[in-house]
Amino acid sequence: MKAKTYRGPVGWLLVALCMLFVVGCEEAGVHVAQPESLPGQALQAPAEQPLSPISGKQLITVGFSQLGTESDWRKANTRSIREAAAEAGIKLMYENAEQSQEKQFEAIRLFIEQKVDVIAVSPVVESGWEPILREAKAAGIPVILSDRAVGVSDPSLYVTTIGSDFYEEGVKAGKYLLDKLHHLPGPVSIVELRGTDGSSPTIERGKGFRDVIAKREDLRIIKAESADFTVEQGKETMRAFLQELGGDIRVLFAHNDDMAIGAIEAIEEYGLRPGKDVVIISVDGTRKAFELMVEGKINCIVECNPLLGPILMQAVREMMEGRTLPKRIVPQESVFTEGVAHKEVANRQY
Ligand code: GYE
Repeated sequence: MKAKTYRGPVGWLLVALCMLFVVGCEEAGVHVAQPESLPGQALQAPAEQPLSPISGKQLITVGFSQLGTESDWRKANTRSIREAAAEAGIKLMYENAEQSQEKQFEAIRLFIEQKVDVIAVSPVVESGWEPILREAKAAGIPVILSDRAVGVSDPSLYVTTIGSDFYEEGVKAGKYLLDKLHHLPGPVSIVELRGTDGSSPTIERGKGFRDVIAKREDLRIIKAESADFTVEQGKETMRAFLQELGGDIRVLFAHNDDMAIGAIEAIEEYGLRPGKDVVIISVDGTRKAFELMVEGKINCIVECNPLLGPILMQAVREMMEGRTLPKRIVPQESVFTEGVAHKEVANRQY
């Protein structure tokens, strides 16, 4: 694992621009899968469309089904997509599904009715997407997956997935733990606060983490429950873990910062010291999490970057110009440990 530096706003702009030159992307921090030809999905905007007052090009409309507002990561992600659309002169129709897949289906049907040029979806869970994606395909509207992935047998149902490698994030969390406990004999009891059941980050982070810690038999996950990526549920679930297991808990792996923040409150209420009595590993990298790291209450943050807006808008534009996009677009991400927390607090935009 190689720790990499945080990419600021200028860096992200470069990443977005780099998508013009797919071959050069690996060096610039965007890892792309082999381009695949997707007949019928590289759409040309009809000539009669109005011109954008900003870009002077044909006005593109994107319908964006965001999955909710459950975390600070999500709020930053929505902001990034809204701002990037405005900057690119792309019209954005935004629908918030409040963590309901059913509401995402309704939003997509609305976008189809409105004849948007492109549909962007951040899918709340991985399964159940095939029928609605077929409806979009039948209407001739290309779909881009943003942030989370779907499990469908027909990959032609979406153009590309833009988002993090969640398995790799779990691997990074596991590797940190192996390093941290290098000199400590087991057994070590670990609890896991998982995100939304059935969502791709929950599934993949859990897998990556388990695959790595399996190297030591004396590391055991004694409890693993979903706290839906929220502060409140993180606190409640950690409280229940502590009531049941008490001082046995040595490590907490929280699938996002919000749940870690809630859990830290529960740990302190219980009379233990987060970051000392309980090693805490979190995912995302929000300002609040770095503030807690400065206080020594979080030991490791695996970065998951929410600033996907510029990449998404660049992908939309390229697709509308008839270019073929890679099937997978992954932003560069880092791992942060205690020494760098001060610097990162100052850098954080979310
Ligand atoms: O880690 C969490 C959010 O899908 C990557 O969802 C995203 C996750 C993120 O609620 O904070």
